[in-house]
Amino acid sequence: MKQNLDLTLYLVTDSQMAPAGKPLAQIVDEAIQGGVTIVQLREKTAETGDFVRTALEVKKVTSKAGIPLLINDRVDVAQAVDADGVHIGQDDLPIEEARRILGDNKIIGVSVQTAEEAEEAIVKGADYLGIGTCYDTATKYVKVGPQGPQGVRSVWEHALKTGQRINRPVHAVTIGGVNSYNAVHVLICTRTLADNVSLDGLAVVSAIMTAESPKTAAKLLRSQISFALESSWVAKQDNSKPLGVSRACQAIATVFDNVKSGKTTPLVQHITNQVVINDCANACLALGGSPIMASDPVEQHDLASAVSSLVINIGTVSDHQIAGMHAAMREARLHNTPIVIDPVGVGTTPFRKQVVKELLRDYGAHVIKGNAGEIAALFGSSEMQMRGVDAVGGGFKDPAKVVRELSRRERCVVVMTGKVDYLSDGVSTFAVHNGHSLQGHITGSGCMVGTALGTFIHQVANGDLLVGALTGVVAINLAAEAAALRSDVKGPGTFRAAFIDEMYNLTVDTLLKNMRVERVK
Ligand code: 3NM
Ligand code: MG
Repeated sequence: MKQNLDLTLYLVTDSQMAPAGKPLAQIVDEAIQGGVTIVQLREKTAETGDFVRTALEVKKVTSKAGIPLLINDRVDVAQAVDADGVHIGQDDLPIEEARRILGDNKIIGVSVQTAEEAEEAIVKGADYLGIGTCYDTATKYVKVGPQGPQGVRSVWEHALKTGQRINRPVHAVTIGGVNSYNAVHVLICTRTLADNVSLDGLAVVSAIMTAESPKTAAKLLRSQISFALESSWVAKQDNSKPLGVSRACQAIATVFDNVKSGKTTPLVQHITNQVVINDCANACLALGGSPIMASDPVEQHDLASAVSSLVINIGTVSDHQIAGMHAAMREARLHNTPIVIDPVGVGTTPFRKQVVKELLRDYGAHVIKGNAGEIAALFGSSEMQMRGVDAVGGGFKDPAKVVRELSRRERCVVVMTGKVDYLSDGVSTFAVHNGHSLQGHITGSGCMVGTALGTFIHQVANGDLLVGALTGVVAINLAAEAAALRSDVKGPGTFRAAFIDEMYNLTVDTLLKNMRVERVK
């Protein structure tokens, strides 16, 4: 049991959450049928006798399925029922004591919140770590607030380093507010930056314990976990081969053609700002997509299965819209629908910063697109500032590095627009030299880039997200170039109309001939 410890889907029980009259053992049985790989019995208020009786009932079920049963805190109960091990917290019996009592063959898991606690637990011989608290949870009082997937990642990175130092394998799950909506994001975002090493799995209480069908809930979690572990949606591994320019250009042409020729018509959902909503809907249509502008929280669930990609733009964000964004992104994550975030004016006010921070923490994105000021604000750089929604400053000394680092941190493609546009998935970084200065003289040209990203990333979501993003950026910029050259374009007003026309008129031949895509270090 201890040798091939499978932490993929870790159920922690709480019998107080069980529906009245349904025995805990039955819930555990159904959850195992759905794909739970390890069970921890956590009965904080049970008397010893009851705890032992429940443990024996649950053990029948776990033994039959051949999966480990661990007991929370109570080494005595674990001994009494000959469980497979214990899970202990920072305030429980010391690891060495538990090990001395239980021996080397039992599993000992330890809850950790910090890098120091993780290091200590590994050095003292923990078989796995439960890294918490990932998200807010109503299930347990936690002393340290939720640290989000990026906080969990830094603990995990330190744990792995400790394991390497003392030559011991390290295993871990994260816990706290994890469910089938955020499972993919949590697993992708907690992968280490250096080597792309994933957590072993996820631990949940309420996501299974309160489900109408524990089996269905577990099954869905398992499929989300498998998807995440196999997923190439994110910035690719450090050692994976970067994309070359000629292969990128061919791929861009293919993606563009698929949408433009009508082979596929993506339904691009926008929750966007009042200034640009009409331009974005028209741009989406002109590029070959089908726009839907739906921001009410109430309709997100019903829409989600039809939507190809989701564009979130915070340009005129309000409380009601925030609720819609959360609902839509939650559903998008469940359906593995690609999400574009356009953090308009994010550096302008603490409110906008908080909105974007929470969206990225809770759901992440597949693509983040911003101008230099917005990217600087997200990255935490003072090289650029914002005036209103416009970037001001001399520009980044090393723009490619900024987009690459932000991509690696957020685990998504980052697009930074400007005279030259920079795109990175953390491995490959490209500069796109197309576009026209008139784009800077109309409102919404950046937001339309967001639309173009949404229009072209849907079909490559499971392949190369960067190619989809490049396609959107190239298409928009070539349309701008063509519009600016027209003799009927006299200024911003006529340019705006011509811009949409040229998105509509753009052909794959023009694209192949005129795109200026460069690989940058
Ligand atoms: N340990 P739910 S959070 C048991 O942070 C437990 O160590 C935590 O419950 C930690 O999945 C937690 O319902 C409760 O949010 C998790
Ligand atoms: Mg405890």
